[in-house]
Amino acid sequence: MSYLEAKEKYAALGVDAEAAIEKLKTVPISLHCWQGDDVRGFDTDPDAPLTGGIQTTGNYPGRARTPEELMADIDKVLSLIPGKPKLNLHASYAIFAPGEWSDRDKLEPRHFQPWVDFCKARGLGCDFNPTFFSHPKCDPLTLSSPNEETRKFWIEHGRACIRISQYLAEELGQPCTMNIWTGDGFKDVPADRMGPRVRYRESIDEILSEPYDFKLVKPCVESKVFGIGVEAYTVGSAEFCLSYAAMNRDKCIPLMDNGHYHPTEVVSDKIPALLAFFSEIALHVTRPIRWDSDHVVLFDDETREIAREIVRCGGLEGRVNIALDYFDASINRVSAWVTGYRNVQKALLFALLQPVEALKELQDTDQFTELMVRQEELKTAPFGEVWDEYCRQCGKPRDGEWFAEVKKYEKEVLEKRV
Ligand code: RNT
Ligand code: ZN
Repeated sequence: MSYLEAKEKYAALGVDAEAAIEKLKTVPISLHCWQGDDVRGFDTDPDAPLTGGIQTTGNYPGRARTPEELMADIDKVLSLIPGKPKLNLHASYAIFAPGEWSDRDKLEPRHFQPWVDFCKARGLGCDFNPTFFSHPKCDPLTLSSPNEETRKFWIEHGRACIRISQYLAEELGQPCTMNIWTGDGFKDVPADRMGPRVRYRESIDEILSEPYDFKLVKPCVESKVFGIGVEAYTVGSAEFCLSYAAMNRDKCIPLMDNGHYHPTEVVSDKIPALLAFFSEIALHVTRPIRWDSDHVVLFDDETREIAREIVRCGGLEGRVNIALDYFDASINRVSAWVTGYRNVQKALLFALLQPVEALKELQDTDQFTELMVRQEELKTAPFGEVWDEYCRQCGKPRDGEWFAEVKKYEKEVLEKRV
């Protein structure tokens, strides 16, 4: 079937395929730098284990070890994904001049200037994250620590990151979401669950007292249910983070990571719940298998459902900030990046190819039999042709055309990293 035939089929279903393609071209999606080096960054001992309850598994060859290698890998990814990517950096990816080093409480915008140059040359915006993990000052708590010196150190880190985010937004002319996530928690049953939460709340207050323009810098608070090594108690739980965001709507927004809930909960259902109250929310799209395993995002049911909610709740009109967050070290990392990014785009295109208003009308007029039939039939509409056309119009490879490029890059570049 040709694209033109597919377009006609969609038109018969009440859908404008061309409009869907045009819309998707304008949707920023944030590409996480940390898939390329297993979340290690450049500011601490590269052989030290990750802390904060996150973990990568696998040791596929080719991990990026330097800013140059990471940038080269990101360039390869950018050449293989359609759409409007933004870069997403962690503070631990600061780039220091030879012989120079700054601890996280002393980071400055200039440590990210090479990234600004990188983004400018490619027309990218940039999102940012303070890094409250994998550092000797995690005691193991950070912003919720009872040790005032530790807590102050991490508050200063957060404030430095606000300044860096403001710098990134101003330099690149696009808003910067700045996500606050800590792995603070306990392995076993705590004696005080409230103390750490009160300190965490006060610490975020202090971080957000650093001046910033809320139109340019969008601080987020990300909750989590548990992490490896902190199974019994997480300070930044769902209720904590959501309450914080709700009480501070003039200075931050809630972020949901779909790996951070109990396995039968779905973020797709939480999106409209939050959008009924918040004008903006942020997402980390990942694929949890039994826990927050951060597998590569697939074109699966829940990813499609998340995309449908984003689309039909008006999320593409600047209300939902979409970012990827996963890290698989067991397969080719460039392929992992490209597969997940393309799948989020696919899910959004699939969602844009639904006759949203007609389906809502069936629901509102109690026509649930027809609603089921139409929703099921849409699943086998000729989506692949529209996806191919979208890739073609973006000047990027179609499915079946990009993996050979990754294999070539593996042979010529990644395999030489020993
Ligand atoms: C961890 C959180 C957090 C991190 C990144 C690296 O469980 O999802 O978002 O993955 O900040
Ligand atoms: Zn996340």
